[in-house]
Amino acid sequence: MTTDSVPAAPAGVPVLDVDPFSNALLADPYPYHERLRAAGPVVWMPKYGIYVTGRHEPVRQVLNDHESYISSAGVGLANFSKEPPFRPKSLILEADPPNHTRARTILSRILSPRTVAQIRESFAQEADHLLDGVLEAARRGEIVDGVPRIAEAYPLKVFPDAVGLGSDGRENLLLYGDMIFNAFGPRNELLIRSAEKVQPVTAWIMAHCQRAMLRPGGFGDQIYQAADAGEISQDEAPMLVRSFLSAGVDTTVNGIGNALWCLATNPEAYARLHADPSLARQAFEESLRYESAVQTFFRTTSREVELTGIPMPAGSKVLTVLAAANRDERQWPDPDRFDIGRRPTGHMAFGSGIHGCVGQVVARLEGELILAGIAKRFARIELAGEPTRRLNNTLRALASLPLRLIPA
Ligand code: OVM
Repeated sequence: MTTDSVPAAPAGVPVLDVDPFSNALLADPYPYHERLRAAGPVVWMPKYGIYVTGRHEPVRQVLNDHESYISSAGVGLANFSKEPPFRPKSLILEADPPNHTRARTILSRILSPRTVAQIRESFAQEADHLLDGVLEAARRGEIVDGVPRIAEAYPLKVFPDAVGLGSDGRENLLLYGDMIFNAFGPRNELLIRSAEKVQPVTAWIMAHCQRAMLRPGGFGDQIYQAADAGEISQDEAPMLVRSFLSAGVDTTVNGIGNALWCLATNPEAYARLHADPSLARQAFEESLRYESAVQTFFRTTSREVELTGIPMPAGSKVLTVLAAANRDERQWPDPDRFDIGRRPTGHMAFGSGIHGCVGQVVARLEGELILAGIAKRFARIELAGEPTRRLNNTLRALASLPLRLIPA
């Protein structure tokens, strides 16, 4: 967004003059989230000319009113009714009903609980195989980097396998994810640097959305079957495969990486999980609340609309800070405590409403299986050095997580 297109500050709305996409706030967002919630239910950020909410209730309201808060103008800072999208729009993420509904129906059928029951056994075997290797390394006394070795390795194996991709070039999925999640933010250094490598990565992604690249019967091929049945056009099929390849890897990689960080920095929680690995699913859920992999999404107002009594004109960009809602003291007792004993129902890490994460059953399966597999093998898990961050305009991401894993 250019400076001259930034709307003037509206009267009566609290102003918070920060850059939520600056390196400093991305590296340490929680003090800013606290200021955001304290400033009011909705605030104005002059730097970008946007409304921002970090409280649980208004975030929930925005995400559950898809008629007032649309997605077809983009779910990043860029307003697609004023500037062209950086890539052809997603048929599901950047769409409103009725178009959204057609795409959503297909993807939610492919990613249904029934599917999860079918893939569970192979996903569990892969988790066991991967973690047996980590156990051997730990027995040799090695420090293990939890990011490449676990958080990246596992989703990069099981999810593209399920989609039906071959094994070559999968690192492109991480580069592509880094790029598109940066692209939901402003055109800052982070976006410019991750977009430098966009050409070959995008070419690889689009080539691998073609039917010939996808194993018959996999998630990708099932989209083409829906096109064969006339539910979508043949041209739309590769675009829906693109949604799998966009949303299915970097999200779970960072969900698992953040969960490992939570457990390595909360020894009492880990001890509890080790004593009862059946808490794995709940522990993963709590880590989603506490360290949400997807921190933010935007909506665009389709009409003048009041949010908590604050009127916003049509065409306004509204930033929902999911990660701040997930630590709202109005919603959660002791929100800054990582507590695997709580059931954080209603957290916003998967969004809410008609755009709520369509792959959440698969994400939860991956998280549960990795955490349960770790809990069974290791008595303790400790930081063996300072973790480093990979800053991203949307994702809460680690670059490295040096771990000392103590075999049980
Ligand atoms: C898509 C897409 C891309 C990124 C994220 C996402 C979290 C969806 O291309 O449909 O959902």
